Amino acid sequence: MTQKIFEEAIKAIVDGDTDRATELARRGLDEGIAPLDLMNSGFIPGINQVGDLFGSGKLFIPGLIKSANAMEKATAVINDAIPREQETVSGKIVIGTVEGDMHDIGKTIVVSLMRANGFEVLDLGRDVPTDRFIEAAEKFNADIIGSSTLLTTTMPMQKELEEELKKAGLKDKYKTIVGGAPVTQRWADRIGADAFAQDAGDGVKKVKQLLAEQR
Ligand code: B1M
Repeated sequence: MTQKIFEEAIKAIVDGDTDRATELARRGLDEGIAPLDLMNSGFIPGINQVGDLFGSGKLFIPGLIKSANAMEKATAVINDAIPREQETVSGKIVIGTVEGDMHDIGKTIVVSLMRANGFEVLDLGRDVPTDRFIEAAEKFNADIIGSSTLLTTTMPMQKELEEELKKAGLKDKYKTIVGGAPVTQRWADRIGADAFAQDAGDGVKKVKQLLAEQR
């Protein structure tokens, strides 16, 4: 039954069928599938297939947008169902998708999982200019600044953030974490980010490590 829901979720996303994707997200949760399992084995493989179809010229912008809409709605249902820690843990994170990049589905999952783990998170949304990350971190009194990017053309904005923090003398004040499909540990090392996370679960793990180092 679980496997069938995963397969149907993949199909709903590839078909760009928002009603079906939302219904499957609700059904999967009702049947007791853990939110992150539903995401990682159903919906994410679905949107990855869409990406492959788009990348190989078998799907065009309207199809990409339809599938993205279905993914956004299903993600919202699943994010709301992530169980929350009762206690707030100390740790404040400012997070956003870098300037020029409109992709925010993955970043939103990361935000939900961090909140569910008790962190205070300020979500700046997408297309966030570098100076806005820094201003927001100062105002929010953040410990960590997290940035996400899905486009190779906007990856340099993560580098710019590191450079601007250095210029402002704030590099030691904030730990930084980077993520997004094209981002790697190698990239993080190259630009001087403090951590890289592969997915939302890894993001929570790395944030805990960074906070432990900071104290
Ligand atoms: Co776009 N797109 N897209 N797109 N899109 C990609 C990224 C692409 C790889 C597709 C392809 O060609 N195969 C390609 C980029 C190629 C490249 O840069 N080399 C691409 C392109 C080209 C474009 C446009 C330029 C298309 C066009 O207009 N011609 C355009 C750009 C717009 C812009 O940003 N300026 C565009 C637009 C869009 C939509 C708006 C239609 C839509 C986004 C909707 C939205 O986000 N609200 C969209 C989508 C959906 C995709 C794909 C298909 C799926 C992205 C996604 O949501 N993945 C994508 C192909 C792909 O990645 N396979 C593609 C699911 C998500 C859960 O994973 O975001 O990787 P991900 O997040 C993961 C981890 O990376 C990690 O945890 C998350 C959860 O596991 N993570 C973090 C992410 N951020 C993190 C931060 C952290 C820690 C971990 O700490 C801070």
